[in-house]
Amino acid sequence: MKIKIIGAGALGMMVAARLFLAGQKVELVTRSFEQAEEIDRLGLILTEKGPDGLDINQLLHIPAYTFEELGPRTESDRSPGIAVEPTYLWLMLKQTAITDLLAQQLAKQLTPPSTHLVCFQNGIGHIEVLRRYIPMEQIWSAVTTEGAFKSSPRHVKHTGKGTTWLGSHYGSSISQDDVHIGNILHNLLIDAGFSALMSNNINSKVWDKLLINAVINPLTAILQLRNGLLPDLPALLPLMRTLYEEGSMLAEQLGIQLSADLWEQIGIVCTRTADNESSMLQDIKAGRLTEIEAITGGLLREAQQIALPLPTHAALYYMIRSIEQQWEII
Ligand code: KPL
Repeated sequence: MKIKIIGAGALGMMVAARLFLAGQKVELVTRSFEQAEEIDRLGLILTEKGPDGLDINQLLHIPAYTFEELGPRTESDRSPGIAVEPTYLWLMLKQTAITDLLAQQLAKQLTPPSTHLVCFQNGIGHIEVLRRYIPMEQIWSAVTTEGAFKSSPRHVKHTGKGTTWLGSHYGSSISQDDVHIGNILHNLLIDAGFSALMSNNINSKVWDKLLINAVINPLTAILQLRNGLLPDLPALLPLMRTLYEEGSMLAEQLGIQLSADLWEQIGIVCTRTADNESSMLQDIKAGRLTEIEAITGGLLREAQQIALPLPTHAALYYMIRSIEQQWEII
């Protein structure tokens, strides 16, 4: 079995490193040639806290190459005696990279039935793009609250332990094959040291995470705060609560069941990833487009369909878009 991690951002590098340490055949597929070359030549460094609280660095020689070099499935995917080695593509690119073109390229890699795509994206909207080219039976979603920080193209720090939920997009009619694939993916995560759970209603988990991100990410990005500071600022709590309530009202009206303790979970994610800069803050600092369209923008689009106003989310959406638009002018 081979795991190709598509996207060498913080999460992709951290997950690739943990799978590699667990003895899996893992490959990192990067967007830039420079990053692939650096990782291939010098190795990837994973920093994690040891039991004594001190940082431990591990140097790992994980094969890395670019998306262009991924090409169609080749002889290297074949093992002796096995027709085609089962391959799992773990899609760890940002929402902003998920285009029709990318989906078409991925579809070429996903020769059925032994390949599956596992999507780790924040927000909503990407599955609709991917399903135009890839059969739903091959698409899985993973929702994770793990925290990671990429300090250089080959150095990643595991900044917060979380939970990863896995589910197929088959909804209620889960086949034997789905159970089999689900078990494989679940075991891969557990063996790599992650806390992982299966869900037969992954859409609810996607929405839980959507609201977690819609509360944490824009605020941390606008105020330039680490996640851990949010619940400590009394003036912010009512604003966070309003964002949560607007989002919950939308989910309720759409018939999406959120976790009963989602408000508490938001606080827990802030504490667990206290030292972490949210992905949106990291993007803003680096002058990159954020995932606001897939997170807050996703909520606003859904709300628009049912004419439900989300004024607080709308305000944060326009602030983040304004920051992004400044770069276009400067
Ligand atoms: O998913 C995250 C992100 O930064 O995008 C959280 C959970 C907020 C961790 O930082």
